[in-house]
Amino acid sequence: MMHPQAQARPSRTLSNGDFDAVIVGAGFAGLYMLHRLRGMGFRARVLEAGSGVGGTWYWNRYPGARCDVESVEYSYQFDAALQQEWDWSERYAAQPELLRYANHVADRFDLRCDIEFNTRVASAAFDAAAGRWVMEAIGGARVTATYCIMATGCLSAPNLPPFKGLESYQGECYHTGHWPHEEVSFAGKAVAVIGTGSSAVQSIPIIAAQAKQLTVFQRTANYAIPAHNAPLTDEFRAAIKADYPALRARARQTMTGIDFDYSDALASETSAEGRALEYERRWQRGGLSFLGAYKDLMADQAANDTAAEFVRNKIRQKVRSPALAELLAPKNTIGCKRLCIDIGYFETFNRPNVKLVDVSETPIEAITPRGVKVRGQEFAADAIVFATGFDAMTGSLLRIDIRGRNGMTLRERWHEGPRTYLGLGFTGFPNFFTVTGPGSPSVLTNMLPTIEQHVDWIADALGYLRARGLSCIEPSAQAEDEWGAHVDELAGRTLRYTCGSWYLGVNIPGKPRVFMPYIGGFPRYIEKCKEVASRGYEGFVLG
Ligand code: N01
Repeated sequence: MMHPQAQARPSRTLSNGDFDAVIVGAGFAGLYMLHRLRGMGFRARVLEAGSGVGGTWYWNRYPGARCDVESVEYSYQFDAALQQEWDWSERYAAQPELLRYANHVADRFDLRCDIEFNTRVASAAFDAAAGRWVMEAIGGARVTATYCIMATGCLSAPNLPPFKGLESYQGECYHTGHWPHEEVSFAGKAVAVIGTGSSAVQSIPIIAAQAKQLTVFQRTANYAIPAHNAPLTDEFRAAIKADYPALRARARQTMTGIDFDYSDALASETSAEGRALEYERRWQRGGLSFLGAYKDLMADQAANDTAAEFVRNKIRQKVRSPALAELLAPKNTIGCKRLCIDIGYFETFNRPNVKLVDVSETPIEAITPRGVKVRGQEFAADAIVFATGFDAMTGSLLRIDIRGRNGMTLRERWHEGPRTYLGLGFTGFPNFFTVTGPGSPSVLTNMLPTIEQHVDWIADALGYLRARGLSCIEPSAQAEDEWGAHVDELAGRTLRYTCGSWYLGVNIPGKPRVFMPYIGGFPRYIEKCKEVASRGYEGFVLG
């Protein structure tokens, strides 16, 4: 239903057209980008592959999908009335509620009439003679625009590993990142789940409760901190709403853009008893703030080991079989991979209908017509759930044939890893922007404020150009090189290279091993972006 404040506009049908800006993606980034540009009087159009808005929350409909940042913070702040009128029901919102929120925003600001749904962009090429981007979609739609803005998300290109025999499988196949819209029932079925990342950690307890038999194939055990999810009370919501600006301002001051109490204390200088108390306090509170206990956790391996061992001991307490507990207890650096937030994950392995198959030493041999084969043994499954993650950060861009000046492809430009200026633009690709692109804090921060910061920066830049009669902006090669070196340098000082994470692209065979997000923290990054703008878009060539 349309929000009463929304003005009715005629809805448009799939069309070719010429625009000031084309935005790819109608997730949280694309929706806000459209709202900002339209508000500035730009003719903007969103092209969206799905049939609805919501991005991540449109596609990731697997059982148990929910946010790992608390709802009251994982929400827009650009409109005070929106912030006041929306009521979150739980500490961590589940996917259906997040999707309702995205739809509410689309209706409230009357965004749908400028979104072309069911339109997957196949190519985007810069036509230097015309000074315009030409975008073509699968199915033939063709649009041109002065500015091309990729709001394609960081975790939106699902990764389905090329398992031998996959095409021969006779049962039902699902990927967590591309879940059907229809209800999926596992009742009475033997189900296999491949993977033990966040998506698996969230879905496994629910699948286990439904299925006759669940077999989980684990290559790397994962750390998970309890969510302690709970309904939000009216009193809590009222208190948050009474003080929303202060909450947002506090959050902006933290590394992750989340209102956590990050401690400046060092684990290495704290007694074992002191550490145990602090870890327990954070464990009881639940959530991602666990890693904020000490400043050296992501910089000093010995410090990190103290937190890792605390969590391993918790797993040993939760899982009845000591052998199984050891298999489920991760051995790598805690926080090197994205920390998972769980609701009954480890306890699920105490169920008689759940089996864990360790594939850390011997990979999955094949998918057979009947199931999954490991070390010559076939595990029969009526359904396989691939919880195998994403080609993160660059995948959604590189799956589009993007060509900048002189026909240069982004794929060629990035063959040694992504190179960007501020994660916002790339040399050789004029008037081309990425919202939360590689080289920006993106996935290391709360995505909503980080999206808003990028969208506002891009909108302001376009306003700046227009006010000066300019129409071209492109990062200089020097600015891009210097920013890339800075991003690498900061990442190299941490423990982030000690594991095979998607942050590094290690989960995708052949992908260059580069730590992709900017690790310097949200406040430092915001300052840098402000400084660049205040100096007339320093590091960008304007024309
Ligand atoms: O994906 P993942 P995800 N054989 O890449 C395994 C966000 N998210 O969808 O670790 C066997 O983390 C792989 O094994 P390994 C969040 O940022 C957020 O779970 O590579 N196994 C791993 O266990 C998250 O980090 C929420 O050894 C194979 C799993 O598949 C990100 O999305 C919820 C394999 C993939 O885990 C991605 O999470 C969900 C193979 N060939 C997701 N290939 C929230 O809570 C891969 N694996 C908000």
